[in-house]
Order: sequence, then structure tokens, then C-alpha cells
Amino acid sequence: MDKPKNLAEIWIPEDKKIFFFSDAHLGNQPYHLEKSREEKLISFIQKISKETEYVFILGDLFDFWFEYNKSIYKRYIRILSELMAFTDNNINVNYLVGNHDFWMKDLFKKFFHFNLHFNPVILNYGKDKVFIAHGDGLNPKDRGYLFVKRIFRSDLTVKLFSSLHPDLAWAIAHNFSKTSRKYTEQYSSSEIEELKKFSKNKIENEHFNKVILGHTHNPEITSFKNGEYINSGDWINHFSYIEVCGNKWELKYYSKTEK
Ligand SMILES: [Mn+2]
Repeated sequence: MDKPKNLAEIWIPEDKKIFFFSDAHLGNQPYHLEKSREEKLISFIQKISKETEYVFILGDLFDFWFEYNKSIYKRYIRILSELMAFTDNNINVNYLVGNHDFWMKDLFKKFFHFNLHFNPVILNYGKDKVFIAHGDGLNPKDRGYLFVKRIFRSDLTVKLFSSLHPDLAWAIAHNFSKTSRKYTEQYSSSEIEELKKFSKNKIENEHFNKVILGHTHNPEITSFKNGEYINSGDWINHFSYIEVCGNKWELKYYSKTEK
């Protein structure tokens, strides 16, 4: 088997339960409009922090994440304090940086003890060999997007942005984020198909038997001859997540009453 180069590899015993979720894009609407979905996410975080030791956040939890050395965007205070539930309960959290998590520095590592991943990771879980990524940039045809990503993530852009007053930076960020959304949220069925094709290729040619992605906001399980592609969906419309224990992989939909 050709092992993908330089990808982090993680081992989790197969008797452990793991949760995967992604794409809440908090901050993309005025607060009063998205307060209820943030509360739903918080209720989910509280629930799973009592049920598991392992969580994968597959990116784009925030609609725009820019990390200053000292200041934090007020809008995110509530969710950040709730994410501490994972830290306080010693949950092993792997955060795969999404395309809206523009510039992540050390906050999540240093204060939350999350493992941050800027590239896909390989998970060895019992008999399953799992390829995990946020999902952006996997479609090689998406050159326009890959170009924008390179500009946004460049050292110079980060430096320029860091020198702005945070209030101004966030105002600009809000517009950037809207632009980025054109590339990432209006997923046509052909783009969803591309990620499906990508997964099929991973399963058929690299001997992974599971591919787990977010990014498309389209929760789905697609079976191939030797494995499955599962997309975690979103926390905007679907409130979907992936739960696995042993060899039972499930795509689920959260409703607060499940608590
Ligand atoms: Mn995304």
C-alpha cells in the first residue's frame, strides 16, 4: 500500500466510542438568529462529553476564525467556554482545521489541549483504516478555491491582518467569509460527487475502508465494494454527526430531547 506522505496517524482502541461533527459556521448570522442552533450544539457537546473519550471536530466550527495573540472575538465566548467541557473531562479532541478556520495558532493546543491538524489524518481503529479530512481542497478541479486558500493562509496576509485593530479585522473578516462561502457552501451536486469520487479512489486504491469528511454540509453514507464514505453534514440545517463504537458506524441527527 502507498502510505500518503507525512500524514499524522492515530490509534484508538476499537472498544472506545468516537464522535465526529463539523461545520457549525458559528458567527455567520446575527446572534439572535443563530442562538438556538448554538444552544443545540452546546447541548450536544455536553452530552457527548459524558459519553466518550474521543472526539473529532472536522473543521469550520466557526464561520471565521482569526487568532490574535491576546484578544478573542466576543461572539465566541459562549462556545469556547462550552468546549472546555472536553478539556475538563480529559477528552482527546482532534480538530481538523477547516477552510473557515483561517488562522489558528496556539489557543486550542495550549488552553484546550486539542490536537490541531492542518492536514488529513489516518485513524487506525480496530480493523478499520480510516482517512479523515475536513474535505476542502481535495477536488483538484477546484483551482479557484485552492488559489484563494493559498492567499488567505499566506504569512504576509496573516501579518497584515494581525496589524489591524481587531474590530476592523473582524469587519473585514465578515466580508471575506461571505466570499469564501461562495466557494464552499453553495455545493452543487457535482461538487458533492467529486468528494464521493475522491473517497471511492481512496478506498479502492489506498486500501482505506472508511473515508470521513465534512465540508459539503451534506450528511451522507455511501457504500463502495470495500468500504464506506461518511460525511458528517452540518450544524446549520442538519445537526448531524457520526458515532462509532466497535464496527458500528452510524450517521445520526441530534435533537435536544435525546438528552
Ligand atoms: Mn468547509
